[in-house]
Amino acid sequence: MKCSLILTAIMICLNSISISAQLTLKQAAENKNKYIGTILNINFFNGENGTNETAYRTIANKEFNAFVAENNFKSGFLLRGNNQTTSNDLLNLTIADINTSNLNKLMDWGTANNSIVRGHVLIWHSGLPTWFEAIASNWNDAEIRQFSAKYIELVMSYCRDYPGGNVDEWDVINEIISDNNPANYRQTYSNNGQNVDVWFKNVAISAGGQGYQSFIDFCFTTAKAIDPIPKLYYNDYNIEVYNRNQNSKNGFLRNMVKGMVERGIPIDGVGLQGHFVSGTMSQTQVDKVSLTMDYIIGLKEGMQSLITELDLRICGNESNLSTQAQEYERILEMALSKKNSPGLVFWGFTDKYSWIPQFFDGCDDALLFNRNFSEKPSYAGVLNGINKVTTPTAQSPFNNSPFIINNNDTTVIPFTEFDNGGSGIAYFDDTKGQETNGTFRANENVDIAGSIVGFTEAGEWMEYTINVINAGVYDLTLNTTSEFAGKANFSINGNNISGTINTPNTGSFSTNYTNTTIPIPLEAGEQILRFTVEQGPINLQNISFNFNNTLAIVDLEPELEEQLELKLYPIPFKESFVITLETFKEAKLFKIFDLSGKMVYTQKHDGENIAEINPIGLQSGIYILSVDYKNEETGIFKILKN
Ligand code: 9MR
Repeated sequence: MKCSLILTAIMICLNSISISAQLTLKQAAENKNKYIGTILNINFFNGENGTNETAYRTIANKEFNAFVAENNFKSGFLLRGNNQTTSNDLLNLTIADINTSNLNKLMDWGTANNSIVRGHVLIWHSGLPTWFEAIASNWNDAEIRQFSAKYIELVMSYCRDYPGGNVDEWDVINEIISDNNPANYRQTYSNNGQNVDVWFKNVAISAGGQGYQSFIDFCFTTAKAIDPIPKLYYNDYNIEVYNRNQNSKNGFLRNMVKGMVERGIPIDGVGLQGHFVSGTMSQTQVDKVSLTMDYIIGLKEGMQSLITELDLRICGNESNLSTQAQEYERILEMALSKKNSPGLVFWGFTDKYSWIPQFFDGCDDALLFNRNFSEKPSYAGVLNGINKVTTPTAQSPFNNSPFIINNNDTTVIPFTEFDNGGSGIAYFDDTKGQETNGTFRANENVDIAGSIVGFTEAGEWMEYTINVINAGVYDLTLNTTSEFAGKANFSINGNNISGTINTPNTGSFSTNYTNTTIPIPLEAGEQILRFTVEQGPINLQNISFNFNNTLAIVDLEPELEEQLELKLYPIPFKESFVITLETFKEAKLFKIFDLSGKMVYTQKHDGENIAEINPIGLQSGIYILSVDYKNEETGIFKILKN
């Protein structure tokens, strides 16, 4: 608003300024349907430990609507004081071993303040009771899992059943990726300058070194079984800034979480801690954090990406309070404008109680209030950032209506006509800038050059809303060019429907556009088709669909799957897949047909309700599996070999 010199206008102007200045952080966030959170040091809740920090509690209550215990949910606090001295005690935990008053306090506070409660943390290499490692470092794989499952069960089920409140989000695992290059699962950490083995290190010995990932999967699966309601997070630091290098910590995180999603592990989100150094968070850097969040959000429907521990430390003369305020503003605006980023959590609000000076020599002043609980410029920066938050555009077809696919026309989808919705929602392009974009869709972060999408690289994807009128098998033709052989696939709702498609080296990046055709089955109805590059660079012109009259329309009988409690794993498969049938235990015959109806494989199976099917010699592609599960009945399933 412009302030005129006319007195009434000044009053109106001041009035409107004072009204907006009165918004607290949580009010501003609530206006955007987001929460704004902080750690709480629960010793200050009721003036305990002789410290009656009224100002602390007042600000927490006034400004924030999400809370996490800085330390009191860690095993060092929950298991502390129970005199666990033998392995046996720890492997047979009961609720009496858990100091539940720590849990109660935060949940009560959350309820009293009508706020979100984050549970930090279930499984971590640090934050342990002092006596813990001496015992746990001798555990074998089974013992590590036994302790972890019991600990997760006791803590989570206690919170689930607590009458005075609940936990909305759990950090199931914290910081399990090493800082090494190449990054890997964490095996050691530094404690007072000493390199210490992590207590769960022996999980790596099992399963030929694959034990870490299976342990992570196990912890998430265990947590989901205890309480299906809270969101389950993986949380870490130095993963925030996007890095294409697969060996970087960011690259390792992305691959790890992508693998978990593909295996169906119940992970709901990734926590990006966000312990940043003030002076480094330029717009370019914040854009890279944004890209990581887009990558995560794009992994599956509903996947969340959340900044969980934000602080911006000022070290030496590297930055000042006003630079820091601008950086806060940028980060808040970016993070809260994301789809599936439900809020943002600060690692504290007053410099009086911040971990920074203790952990980083010469660094301080990271938060929003000073030691006397007065607002710093960073407070206004955060508020401005929240006020600038925009709602992400919902995904929609580029031309307002879906591409229609039917059994008598050819449907052509130009690659440039990917859906509206933006990065992480309708596409993901982490190598923007390889093409000189024209004016067409110039605001989209996709390399569009004229009528093509150019230089698409591994991991990049675009989505197209289609409406299939006639279910059946279609010939899908890709029109591409590249100076390299490429690989790509199509998926619908996270299911790979094409297997890997090889695209040719045409000897050119600009001419010689060449067709590659494969049959794919499509079910009827409106759906979102995702195209993902597995190996680039590929330049993309269009996708076309033609109904294939020669291939039979297969009844896929999806409801049978449920009836039989049948599970196929993994699909797509590489060499073999496993089929389990909970209900029927009679002799079964498995037959595999190609899409022309030719039988290409049979395998007989007796007795057990689990079978490994090993169809040697099949090319990659779609096949039909028939299962004779009783003498007279047959189930038909679509399977995919990669
Ligand atoms: O701020 C916490 C500090 O008081 C503790 O001594 C330390 C060890 O438990 O943990 C700090 O919090 C960390 C959090 O749990 C995980 N991410 C990094 C945080 C800062 O070190």
